[in-house]
Amino acid sequence: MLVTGKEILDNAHKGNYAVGAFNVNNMEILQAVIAAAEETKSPVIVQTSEGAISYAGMDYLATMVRLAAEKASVPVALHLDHGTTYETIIGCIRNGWTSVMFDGSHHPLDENIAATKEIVKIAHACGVSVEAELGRLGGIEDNISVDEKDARLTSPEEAVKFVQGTGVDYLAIAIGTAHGKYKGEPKLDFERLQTIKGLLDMPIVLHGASGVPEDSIIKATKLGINKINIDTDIRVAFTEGVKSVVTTSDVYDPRKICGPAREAMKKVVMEKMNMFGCAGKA
Ligand code: PGH
Ligand code: ZN
Ligand code: CA
Repeated sequence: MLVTGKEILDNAHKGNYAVGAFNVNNMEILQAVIAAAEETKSPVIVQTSEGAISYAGMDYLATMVRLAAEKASVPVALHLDHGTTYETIIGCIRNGWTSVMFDGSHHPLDENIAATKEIVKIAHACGVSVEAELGRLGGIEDNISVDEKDARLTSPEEAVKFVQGTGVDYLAIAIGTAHGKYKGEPKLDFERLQTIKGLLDMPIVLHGASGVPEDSIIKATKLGINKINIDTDIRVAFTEGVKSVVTTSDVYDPRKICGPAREAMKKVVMEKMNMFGCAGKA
């Protein structure tokens, strides 16, 4: 069934576990994510970036995910990942997304608060949940690219001011992860996470979680992370699935190429669901 992001994440916050938010761009990724959620009995957040929307079309994604959610035996939320424009955010609200992220993290604090507050007012009037980001992650997520030198960890004081000033339902914080693949091993600032969670009694979001070692993910979940965004690890699984079968020019049936890729993605998503603690929580 299709539910709001807030419903899924308030339960995760109360139950002290994290729910995976997986980026989808096409039917095979969506089916892999839903099949993994059903097999592990996990609530799940299906998320689309602005890049996914320009690739597949807002109407296609809305229709596919609505169908998938209606048929699913687990709660499914449809979330906009890193929304940057009114056009996308309002479009998603009108097309049935049940959660939107407004990413104003590139603005100065007061401007970010003012813009986010406006989005919250509109979204809440429509029964849609809102995520925002404070601090800045380095790396590349679709059409958003942030230089390492511009990355900035979240200030706990600013986080309190931001949440009070905007009324967001969940907050994404920067504690050392980055979008995309890591060169070395990411070092997470757990103390910062603990301080922020102590100040804010609400669900907290971790972006850039592909490539973060399992022990760090488990620790972050124990300390209060409730939504974990995964994109790159699914892309890698897809590509490896394709490569495993496209070894000769005799393979040219899309179903024989995308089928194994879908299986490979499902396996990775199931591993994440077990790691995040959401397996069995649906
Ligand atoms: C993410 C995903 N999406 O918003 O934060 O990051 O690609 O590093 O998993 P990764
Ligand atoms: Zn992100
Ligand atoms: Ca990453």
